[in-house]
Amino acid sequence: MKSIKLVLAVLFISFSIAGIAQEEKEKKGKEITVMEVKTSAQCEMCKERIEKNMAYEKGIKFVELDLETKVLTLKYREDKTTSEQLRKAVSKIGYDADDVDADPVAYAKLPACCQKGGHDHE
Ligand SMILES: [Cu+2]
Repeated sequence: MKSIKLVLAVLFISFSIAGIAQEEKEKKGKEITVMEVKTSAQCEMCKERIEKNMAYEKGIKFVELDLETKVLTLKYREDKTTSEQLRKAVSKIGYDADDVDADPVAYAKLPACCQKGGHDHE
């Protein structure tokens, strides 16, 4: 009887250790990376448009655009997407993303106030 208890205890402990190891492996694969992208956002509408669209991008965990600095902060899963893909996604919405220029077709569809220089009077 004692030996059965011992076997069970050993089994339980080894399962726990395996579980912890598995958890750590998963955590490693899901590492979150933070990146900042300089965009050409002009106003509150731009902020909403970019945040909404980027939130649907694959691998994205967090999106926030600071209108003062036009810097978009993204948190994403490295195993799901890349910084290049995310800059391209911003460009497809119609905005510059660092050195990636806005997609001309998407840019042309933006309301006039959201196009570059739309707020020059400020
Ligand atoms: Cu705008």
